[in-house]
Amino acid sequence: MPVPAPTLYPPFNIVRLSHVEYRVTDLAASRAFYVDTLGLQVTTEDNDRIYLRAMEERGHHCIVLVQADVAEVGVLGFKLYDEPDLDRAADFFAQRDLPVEWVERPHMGRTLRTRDPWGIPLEFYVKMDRLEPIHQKYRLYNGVKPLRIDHFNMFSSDVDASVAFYSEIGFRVTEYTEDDESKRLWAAWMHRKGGVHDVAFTNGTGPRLHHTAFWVPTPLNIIDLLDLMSTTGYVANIERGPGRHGISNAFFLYVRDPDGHRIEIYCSDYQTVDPDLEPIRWSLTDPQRQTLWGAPAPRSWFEEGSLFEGITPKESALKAQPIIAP
Ligand code: DHY
Repeated sequence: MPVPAPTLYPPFNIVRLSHVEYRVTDLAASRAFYVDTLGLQVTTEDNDRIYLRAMEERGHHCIVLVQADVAEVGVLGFKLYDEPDLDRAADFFAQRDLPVEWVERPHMGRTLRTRDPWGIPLEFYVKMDRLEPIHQKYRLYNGVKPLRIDHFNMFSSDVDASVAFYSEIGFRVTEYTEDDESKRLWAAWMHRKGGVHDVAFTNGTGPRLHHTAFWVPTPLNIIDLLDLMSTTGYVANIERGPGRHGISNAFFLYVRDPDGHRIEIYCSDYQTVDPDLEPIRWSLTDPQRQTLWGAPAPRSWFEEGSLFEGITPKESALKAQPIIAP
């Protein structure tokens, strides 16, 4: 089997993915997209930064939009269980000669900034400002009614190596796509929080961020978003779907923000908390792995992604091609 056995007692305890910093070139245009169209809630904003949360979230933010000259990704954030986990995380990264820096972040307690072995900027923290619950303030629900951040998907130029590293820090594989010929991983989905994934890796020029996903209440919210986007000037921002994934069984839609950062709208995957859950294998040539109904994804979905700050991505050596829509 190509996927590693799960690390049941990792060196430090990651609760879940938490937040992403998107650098954007026109903050007002991004606000119109994320707030007025998707329906994320503003928690704090000034002239060059907007903090957003989704409806179920008690933490201060799941997205930070930062006005910048270049559209890129500043950081992927993860919440740890308790303060000693932060020190154990710092030791883990220092032992591997990866950068370790304690940084000040508004609305957050002690924050460790580091990078994975390919340069993806990661921040770990335990405490973030807690806000009042708004999940039953129904007058605030807007757009696609985003409930919570669900996962990050990253392009990796060596998915086997990415999976080995993220497995060492406790992420467990739920599903994976294998190239039948080389027996190498083409993609993998890995979780901490008990869904199909907190992080996923897709073969391609990497590292780059493929997308950030938000969980929504029902497929109908996705249909409503399509009606809204297609009549408010966003028809070109609809990239793929709606559909049902084979992998994860979730109902999905991919849209692009005004800078091209990709957002997946995601609904109803399944529970994965059992430590002995058997990962599900898919062949790269199976058209149903991506979309259960058989429709292939467009070329842009396989090729375009967001750069991480300070990192030049590398081409993948694995050239195996999935089915791509004409
Ligand atoms: C797939 C992609 C995702 C996801 C679940 C499954 C499969 C695919 O379309 O390649 O982004 O969240």
